[in-house]
Amino acid sequence: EINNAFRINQTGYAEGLPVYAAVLAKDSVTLKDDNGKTVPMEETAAPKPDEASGDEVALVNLGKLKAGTYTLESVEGKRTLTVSEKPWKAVTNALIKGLYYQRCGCELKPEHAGIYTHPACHTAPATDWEDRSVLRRVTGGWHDAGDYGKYVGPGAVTVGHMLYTWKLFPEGCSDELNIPETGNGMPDILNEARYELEWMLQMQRNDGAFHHKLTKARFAPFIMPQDDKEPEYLMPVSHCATAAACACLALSYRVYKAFDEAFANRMLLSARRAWEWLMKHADDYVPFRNPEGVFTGWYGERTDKDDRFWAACEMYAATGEREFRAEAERLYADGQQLTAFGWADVGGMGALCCLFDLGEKAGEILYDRLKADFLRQSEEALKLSHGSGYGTALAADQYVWGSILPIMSNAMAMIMNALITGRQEMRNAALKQWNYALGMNALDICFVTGFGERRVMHPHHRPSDADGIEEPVPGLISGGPNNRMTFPMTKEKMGNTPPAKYFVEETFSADTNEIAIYWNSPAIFVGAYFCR
Ligand code: 9MR
Ligand code: ZN
Repeated sequence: EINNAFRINQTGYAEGLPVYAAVLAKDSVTLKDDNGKTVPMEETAAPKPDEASGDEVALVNLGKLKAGTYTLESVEGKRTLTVSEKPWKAVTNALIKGLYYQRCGCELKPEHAGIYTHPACHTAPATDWEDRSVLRRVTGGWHDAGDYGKYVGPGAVTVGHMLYTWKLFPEGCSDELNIPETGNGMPDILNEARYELEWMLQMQRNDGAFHHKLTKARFAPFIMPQDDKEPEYLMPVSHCATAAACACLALSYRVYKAFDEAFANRMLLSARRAWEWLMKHADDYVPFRNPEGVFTGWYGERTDKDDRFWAACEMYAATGEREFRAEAERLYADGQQLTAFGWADVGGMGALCCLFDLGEKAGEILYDRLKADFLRQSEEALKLSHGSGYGTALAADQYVWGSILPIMSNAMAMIMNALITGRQEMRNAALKQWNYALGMNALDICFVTGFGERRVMHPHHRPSDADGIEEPVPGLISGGPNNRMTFPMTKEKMGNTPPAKYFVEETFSADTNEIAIYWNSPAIFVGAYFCR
């Protein structure tokens, strides 16, 4: 029963972890078990104003509860929640499989895709934008988001999140996902990431640089991918794409070496060629711009220093060669945001490499100093969570396009902090972000398609709209509220709605309700951590 009194994680809660619920009810609240017996709550609190949502809300810890069904009750309404041993396996697995549904260039067969089957798409050779006489067959990869573009930088960070998830929490992502490679001896999260890597390798130009993206000149209409037949172009190369691919491929080399040495070596070779190009182009940074006449995703960045930093760390971890370490130290001294894990800022990916893979052998600067810096920076995420009525680690003025990304990034940073320091407070604050994604938010919505009693039904996602099936493709996470850069139509509908509620659950709203591969992947990291 939907009501105005409570906001909960709609996919349930775990035994052994605190159960948080957001209480909007002003009257007294009781918690009852499935026999109607009152269960003492660990905390109660009176609602207080929350800036981002304009709600009066209290975030309460119901305590650690035994498996079962419970009801929160007040005169203003009731809400049922469930507690079980492994509540989040299904949603975490679905988030990984969500990437399978984004596969381009192959048929999604009914035995893997169920009703979301479709023939192979985007199989025609691509044209080089800058030299139209060059045609190249570049296939595979994931559709980026609700559109059918494929972009190197966003793909690299997505794979990066998945590989660190597997390195740090292998037990949290060990299930078979029923994808075409299932059962081949490689964990499915790595099978899925490889689909993108095989594509990424084809995006390298002869001189080592990477094309920024493979897209059409304009976004397709809302049709199925196999019906999207306009020519695709290899767009110009960029510094950021080259550095991000270099980092991702060097990391992948280390991960896949144990499973397939030839594949791993191909990736290291490609990463080395990318690095050489980067060294030749150390002083001529220009942000990528869409060529005249191109209107697909931009992904332009102010700087490539964070991408180079991540690349240097990964190249050092892959080879042990001092040159890379020196470059990583130099770029680190330039200042890095170590809690950023998005397509634009990847300093946090370098931190993952230094803190959890290189460890002490990274040396005084890249380990001891970086660790102290990281711990300090991640404290900010905790402060944001404490300052929010819903426990959400985002300031009221930070609800950007894809606000789920900074929220999940802050969760990742707090998880890393908890792994280093063992602080439960950090783990618990990260848990509140996971709860946010799954319904404990001002919108009372579970942002992952296919999950929750109040779920996203109309994501800005072409196949979900065009396939004639009511339920959207499952396991895709919506970008969530955004009042910083919005469509006129969204503005018209939202008026002066507070930031955390600036969300239109309609297909047109790419600015609030699109899905993207690099929004799924940090959620995979967080989900796998809580699934161990
Ligand atoms: O995720 C991107 C977000 O940070 C930007 O503010 C937004 C507008 O430039 O673009 C987002 O990325 C989109 C990309 O450009 C094209 N594919 C869909 C992406 C998700 O909306
Ligand atoms: Zn495609």
